[in-house]
Amino acid sequence: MKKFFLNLGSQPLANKFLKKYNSNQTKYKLKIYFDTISKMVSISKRIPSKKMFNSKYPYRSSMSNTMRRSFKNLSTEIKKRFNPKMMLEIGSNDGALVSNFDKKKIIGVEPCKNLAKITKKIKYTTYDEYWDFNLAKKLKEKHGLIDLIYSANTLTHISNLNNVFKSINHLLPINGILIIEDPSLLECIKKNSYDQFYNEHIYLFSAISVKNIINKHDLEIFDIKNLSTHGGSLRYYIKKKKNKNLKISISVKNQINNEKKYGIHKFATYKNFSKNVKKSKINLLKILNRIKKNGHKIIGYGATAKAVTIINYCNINKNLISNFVDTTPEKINSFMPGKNIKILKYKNDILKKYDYAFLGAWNFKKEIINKEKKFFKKGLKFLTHIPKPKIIYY
Ligand code: JHZ
Repeated sequence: MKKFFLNLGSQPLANKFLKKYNSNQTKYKLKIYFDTISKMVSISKRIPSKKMFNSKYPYRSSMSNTMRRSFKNLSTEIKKRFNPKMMLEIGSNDGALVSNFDKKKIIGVEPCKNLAKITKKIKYTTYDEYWDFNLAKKLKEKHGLIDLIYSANTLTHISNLNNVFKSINHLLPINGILIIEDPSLLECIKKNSYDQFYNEHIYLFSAISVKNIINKHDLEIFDIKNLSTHGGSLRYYIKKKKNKNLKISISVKNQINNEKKYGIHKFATYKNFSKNVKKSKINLLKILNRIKKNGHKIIGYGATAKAVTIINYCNINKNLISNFVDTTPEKINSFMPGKNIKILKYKNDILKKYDYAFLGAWNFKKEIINKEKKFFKKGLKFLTHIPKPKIIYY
């Protein structure tokens, strides 16, 4: 049974950056539920994929050193540990992962045509289609079975998870490997990072809920890694149950026990989380208003999908955060979805006109602070809402 626990108000599409501000931008209710049987956390309103993931999708995986490094390290691990003859990436984005592999040994699937174009240009086979059973059948006919399927931050964006895993199963041989990684629900609850919820994130996975859903498809997790990326992610290594050659690592039991200790399988945990989210909103607004009252200027650092949830839920307008700054060409000179806050192009000296920078991309805090530390001497302070709204002093 699905039980409601959090209302994040009306939210525009998190990656719909408009070149001209429109106060009537379409918004959708963002309500979050917990399924007491499957233990899955999901949003209620499902927006058709075509509305979100199309030829104008602005998010590029390779815009940060952190993610480029993470994909590079993973590719080294995959080659050493599994040495697949053929690989597939579902949601290959701008090629941050595939570009680490031999062009003949990997296929990308990326429905956002603007992104698929990037990997096609560098001669990686890329299917600009949505992941479903028809595509899986087509790929099997063309390429045969695939030894290793990988997907980061994509499966949680697809509404019909049973179809997702059925399609994966169709392509995996009995000894095939599936690796998926997505933000960790446990980390989200611990860090109170409610901004992990937006219309693209239909689900927020835990080891418990992934175990339950893949069990129906005769798949099982045989290893789990905690990653620091995207504010704390889990990388799940999955195999067919029939494959007895791979041992199940203790990491799986440990993760599930940690989740249980924290109450990830209990509704009461989410009711409590909901209370913390409301407190976080009040405290963030208090800090922003105090800064403004003192006549200081605030810029948002990183025009993230997560920041879109924050500014719309907390009703933050340009009177509080004057601008955002971002390196993504597709976001520059557009407005933050739902609010008339303009996104400026990142330049070396951009922060010198501001007194505070709100970490929209708090998940890259280390990378950003390291890059911008020269501004601390000039008086710049960072501001974050994770795990609690606060000013960061250096
Ligand atoms: P970042 C997106 O979420 C959307 P977002 C998506 N739904 C998802 O699941 C996750 O990614 C994985 C900028 N930046 O990664 C680049 C700088 O400008 O936190 C990006 O626009 N300078 C697919 O949008 C943004 O911040 C910098 O130095 O919440 C980061 O976006 C750095 C490090 C980043 O994902």
